This record gives sequence, C-alpha cells and structure tokens, in this order.
Amino acid sequence: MSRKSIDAEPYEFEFDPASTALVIIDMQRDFVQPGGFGEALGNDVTPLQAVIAPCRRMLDSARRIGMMVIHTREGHSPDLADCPPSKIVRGRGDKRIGDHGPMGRILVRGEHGHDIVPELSPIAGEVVIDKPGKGAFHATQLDHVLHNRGIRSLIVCGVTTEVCVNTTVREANDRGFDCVVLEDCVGSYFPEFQRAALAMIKAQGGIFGWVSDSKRALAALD
Ligand code: TIU
Repeated sequence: MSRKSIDAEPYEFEFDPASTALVIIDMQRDFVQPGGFGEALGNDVTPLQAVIAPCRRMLDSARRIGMMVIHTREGHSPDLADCPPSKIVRGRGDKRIGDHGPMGRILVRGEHGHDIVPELSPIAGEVVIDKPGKGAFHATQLDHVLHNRGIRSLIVCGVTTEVCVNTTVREANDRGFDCVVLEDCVGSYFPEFQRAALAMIKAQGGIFGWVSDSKRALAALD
C-alpha cells in the first residue's frame, strides 16, 4: 500500500497502512459502565460511552482495509499475583480490585466487567493484549507483536486519555513508533485532563506524537 496522510496537529501524520496498527485501549465494561473499576475509583463513567461510536467507525474502517487491529485490556489474574499491592489499596475506596461487583470481580480477567464492550468486540485475527498496568508495553508482548508484523505507526483510541492512552503513547514513542491519537475516540472522566493530555502529546512539535480525530482519519483511510 502507498503512504497516506491524516490531517493532524502539530502537522500531517504520514503513515503506510501496511505498517500501521489501530490500537484500541481498554474499552472494557470496567471503565465505561457503572459497577466496575472506573466507578470504584469514584468516577462518573457514563461520559466515556461517547467514544464507543467513533471507535466503532475506526474499527470498521480498519477491518475494511485490512489494517492490523490491536485491543488491550487492563486487568489481573484471579489470584491477583500480577497486581501490585499498592494498586489494590490505592484510593482507599469501598470496592477494590478483586472484590465482587455487579459485573463480577473488579478488574479480573474472565469476568464480565473485564471484557470489551460488545460494540467493539475483537473478531478472529485481531490481537488482544492483556496488560496488568496502565501502559500497554509494560509486562506484555505488545512490542514483540508489533515488531513481528513490521508495524511502525499506531492510530490510538480508547480510555482513559490521560492514564492508559497517554502512558501507552509515551511508551510507544520511546520505542520509535509514530502515534496519532484521535480526540473523539479517547475519553477521560475529567474534561480538563482530556484537554491537557491531548495538548501534551502534540506540544513541542509533537513531543509524544500527533492528535487528530476520526473524521480526518477516516478521510485518509477510506
Ligand atoms: N483511572 C483511569 O482513568 N484509568 C485507568 O485506571 N485505566 C485506564 O485508563 N485504562
């Protein structure tokens, strides 16, 4: 495939679809539906549901053109052996990781709440990366998988903008990947953090990457 360009800030994002992956971060019930981890942390999770539809449009487009798709899920094994004790106690909330909630045990693999929302469910051939941390590279096979497929560029969607999206983009940037984050496809519990997290990525000539939106990305892909 030939090189393409997405209108973006701080300037156009140039990429080859053959060496680009769509990365959808942590679009799990635990973060976007009541009764999960996001709510246990004290957040109103409902605003995050607005990113599902634009993420779906990006997913449909990537599937149409055969672009690599990667889904990530934050969570832990049922025995919580991969969960730092500091993460369990942080926040001093009533409900903690591993506790039982209306969607099963909070942030535990295999539970209903841990799964990706049905609108964005992975299909055969798409990679699912289970990650114990905020960054998708920490303690996962993501770097290895991207290397094996010759991926150089990432189109990044998911939640939350300033936590798992930002951490992953920073990790990817240090590993030499070009990342564009689509602002209507990423969400935060805090509007001011949404703005700041996106501003940080594209500042200083794109210190961590680029920022665009699904409309401009779809115009380039389709
Ligand atoms: N709390 C919060 O904003 N986010 C997370 O804990 N994880 C992700 O961002 N996925």
